[in-house]
Amino acid sequence: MTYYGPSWDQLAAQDPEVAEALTSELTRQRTHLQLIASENLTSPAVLAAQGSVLTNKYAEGYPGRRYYGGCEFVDVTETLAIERAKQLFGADHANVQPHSGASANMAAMFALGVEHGDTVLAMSLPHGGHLTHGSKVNFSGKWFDIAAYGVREDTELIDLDEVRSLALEQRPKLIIAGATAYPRDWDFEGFRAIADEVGAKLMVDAAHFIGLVAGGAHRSPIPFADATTFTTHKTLRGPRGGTILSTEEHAKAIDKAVFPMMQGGPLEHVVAGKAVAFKEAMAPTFADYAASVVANARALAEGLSQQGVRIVSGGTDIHYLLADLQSLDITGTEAEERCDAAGITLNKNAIPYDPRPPMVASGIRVGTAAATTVGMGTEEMAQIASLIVRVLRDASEVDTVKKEVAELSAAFPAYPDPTT
Ligand code: DSN
Repeated sequence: MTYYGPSWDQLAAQDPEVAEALTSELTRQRTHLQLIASENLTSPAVLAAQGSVLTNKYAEGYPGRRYYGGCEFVDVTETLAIERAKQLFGADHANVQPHSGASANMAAMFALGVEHGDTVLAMSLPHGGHLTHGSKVNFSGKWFDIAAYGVREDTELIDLDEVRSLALEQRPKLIIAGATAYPRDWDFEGFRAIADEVGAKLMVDAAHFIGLVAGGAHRSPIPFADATTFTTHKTLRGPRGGTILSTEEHAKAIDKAVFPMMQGGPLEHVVAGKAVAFKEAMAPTFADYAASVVANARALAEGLSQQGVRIVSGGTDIHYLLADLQSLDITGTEAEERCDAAGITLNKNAIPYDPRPPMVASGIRVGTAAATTVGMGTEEMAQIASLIVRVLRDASEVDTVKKEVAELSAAFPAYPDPTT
């Protein structure tokens, strides 16, 4: 087992139970089709930065302004991450310390001046919005007065006229654009115009599509948003964590909201991983990657549609699609479980106006970021569409499909085989 380097051998000798779980997870990532829209497969360089001695270092504060000694080298990596993020996205300011997308959203909301009881206009969770955009069980729903926009029942698309009417009626302090289950493009300019009309700030949660923005396959929210938040581990293919970009006007407030308001010591090993990922995303090959991710999602949607599966909103502009399984007489939960048994990892998802509760759901969300990372193209997407439909239509197909999934995965290995 040389893949992880000498430290791996030490872990295997010292703690075989943990080592075995890690090996099993590596095998799972190598042998299953990874189709979860919010996941990807990082490079060995990102893994190395994350599994490094930077995990030992406390560094409260910011480069050059720390509350601990010995920060000269984490200052180097954090400054690289900040400057690369600014360059990659053309942003005035970057804060690379948020531990997650949720922390980034929380900090950005407070930095943009939203206070307890203020109104926030955001996409509703059942229509694809994120937990932190106002769910009642989340800080956002508990602290803020949430007005929610959704998609139209006939088109399953966001209707900007509805967003504008709601904004005029509710006079929100903040408008959030962005979602976890909305497979279409966003009119950031239109959202900006509405925010300006009602005197609101605009935050874009770009967690899902930010890698496509980096690769030029999706329009950029940066010129329109007061703050753009994102996670670094989805289409951006970096380590698990968050980042906030903002205009110069909000730079100080963003930094103060992340530290000391919301967080203490930053995870500098993760920040180093972000620096590596931002550099990878600047390479010309990343533009090819981003374009392929979208082409693959469209091919997968087309393949499913040709086999009788309805695609929510009729297609996709990004790295995932939402499929409505009601005509196949299978729930989202059953579909997720059956696909899992066949080695296809994806997640159940509510569809707009879903008659079922979210834990059952009538749909699945299927993403192409990881499959594209391992080199799969539109031909493989057609094959994957058939594999998915076969198991969804007939449970007795699981074993046969599992064998075909193993063959396909073996032809596109995520990482080197640890046993050779
Ligand atoms: N939970 C993530 C997703 O799967 O979309 C978003 O945070």
